[in-house]
Amino acid sequence: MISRIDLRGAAFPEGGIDRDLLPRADFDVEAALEAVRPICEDVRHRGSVAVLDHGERFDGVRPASLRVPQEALTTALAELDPAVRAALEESVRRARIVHREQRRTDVTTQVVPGGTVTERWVPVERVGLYVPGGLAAYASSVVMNVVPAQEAGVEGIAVASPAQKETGGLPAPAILAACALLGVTEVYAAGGAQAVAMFAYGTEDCRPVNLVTGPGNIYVAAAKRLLKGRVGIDAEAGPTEIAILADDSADPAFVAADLISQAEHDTLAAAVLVTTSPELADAVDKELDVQVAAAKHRERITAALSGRQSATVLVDTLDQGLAVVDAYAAEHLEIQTEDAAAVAARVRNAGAVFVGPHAPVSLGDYCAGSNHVLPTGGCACHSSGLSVQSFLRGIHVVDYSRDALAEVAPHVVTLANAEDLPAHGEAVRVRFGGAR
Ligand code: HSO
Ligand code: ZN
Repeated sequence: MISRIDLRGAAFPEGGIDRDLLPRADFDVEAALEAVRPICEDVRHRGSVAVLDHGERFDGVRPASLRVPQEALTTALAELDPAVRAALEESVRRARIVHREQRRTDVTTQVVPGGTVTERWVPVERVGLYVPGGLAAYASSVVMNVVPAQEAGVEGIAVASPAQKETGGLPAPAILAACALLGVTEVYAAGGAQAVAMFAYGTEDCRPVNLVTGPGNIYVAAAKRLLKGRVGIDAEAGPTEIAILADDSADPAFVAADLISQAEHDTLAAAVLVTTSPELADAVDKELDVQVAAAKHRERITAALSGRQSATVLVDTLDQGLAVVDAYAAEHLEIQTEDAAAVAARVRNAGAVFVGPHAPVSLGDYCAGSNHVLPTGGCACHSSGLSVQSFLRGIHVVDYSRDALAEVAPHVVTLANAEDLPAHGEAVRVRFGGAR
């Protein structure tokens, strides 16, 4: 079901192995840019009506109003299965424990006597959180976006999620319930590129936001790329990925179950096993056959596991395995080896790392306390998952006394002259009677 790439005996160059050797889903955001450009322009000019028009075209339903009425939120929470509510509350509680610790304190550094620089951490004023509809309408993703924003102190939190035909034009009930549980009251029945444009430009119903976060399909990703600059965006989210680095100490049933768990998301989801043990690889193959056959979403899972984006990679040594997972830079990386914590400590590139046999990715998806909005598509080599930090800006506050400025003035003037910017120097000299 899952293909094999045999890198045993291959050369592992010093600078790391070529990423192109490793499988990855096609997620060509560039190709969708032209499709979303006119939609974004239309929303810019015609506002809410354009959001509704495009929504009707794509979702097949036109909500009575873009803004979801408060009573729909209250009703969704009241009607939520109590067990689901309890589980969501636990998810929120653990996420808060972790994210609260990420808050920053302002740091004032005395550079010289009388000269200080303070880094002041200020939350973004207003964020728009996009939550996909359809197959990927996850209440847990509302938690993972809203909790860090709230812990960062963001005052305006708006959520947009596509209108569903089944609910007569409201977003999915689980999304509404999660918003209500978290105290989010500003929710819009809007999806796709038009929702991102609504957040970026603002409309009669929705004030523009400063930052858009949250996963979405290729059109949402394209709209985020197009409107980046006008609004801030988090990392673009492509199909889910799991990589597992395992040796012969791993339990093949656990490895297979975890690969399947993320393959369940999407036919484009990627599952990659990197192992030093051909015996483990064979045992995992057998487990996959058995477990996939019994899985509810076996068609989707089979498509994901047998797609070009998934593979088992055989290597000779754990060091080579680490080189492979670093080059791949997975959204989620599990370490199922002897002395897993020590191996995990050597990982450089991953959205999140799950250590040992008792930390499956699905724990992190819901209830570890960690965030599940993570960089995909290799972006883990330069970006982090969502955190309180994503919603803060560090502002440098510079405070120098006259004496402190006088002391360093000659250097400022010299550098200004060296860059042929004499007015820069004058701005210092004027304070000491230089230019008058
Ligand atoms: N694994 C997904 C998140 C998710 N899983 C939501 C279940 N629900 C991307 O990290
Ligand atoms: Zn998941």
